[in-house]
Amino acid sequence: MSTTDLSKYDQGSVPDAGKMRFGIVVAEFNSDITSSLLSGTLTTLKKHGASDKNIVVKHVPGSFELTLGAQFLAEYDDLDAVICLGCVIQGETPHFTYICQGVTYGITKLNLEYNIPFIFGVLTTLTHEQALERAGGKLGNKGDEAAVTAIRMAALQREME
Ligand code: DLZ
Repeated sequence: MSTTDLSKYDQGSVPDAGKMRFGIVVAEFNSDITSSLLSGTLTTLKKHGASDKNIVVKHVPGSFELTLGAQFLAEYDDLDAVICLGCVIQGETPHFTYICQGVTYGITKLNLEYNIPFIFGVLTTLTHEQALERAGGKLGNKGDEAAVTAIRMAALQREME
């Protein structure tokens, strides 16, 4: 089975983010993973021109809270995109399924209700090892992917306005 490196993308195809303002909401649960996702996201946003003053970072307890945290950011700040970062790892109970469903549904709903993009930067893995591989390990960093997606979607919106 081939797996894409989440950090491999055509850098030339990413618009300039110099005039864009981003919100990032990060889950503290599995913080060893989510802090790496955050670091990848920040590095990639800045690589494409975003400045520190235009990036707002807020933390929430777990991935289930990402939806409301993202909504707070969208309500209280003037943002071009909100990036949601979390990591849900399967345990021995169905809790994993409910959290994944909740956050997926929540973020999808925000995308449809607000006029800005909300980016799904949530790892949903079977093991901690799989999460590490996707948070700066051998399969790249989903934070990079989330940042590039946020820039591209914000640029698309500007182009359409
Ligand atoms: C409770 C819980 C569990 C079991 N697992 C995770 C997880 O793998 N990743 C994650 O981000 N959060 C987890 N949580 C916490 C929930 O997201 C949420 O914070 C609590 O259920 C309180 O609403």
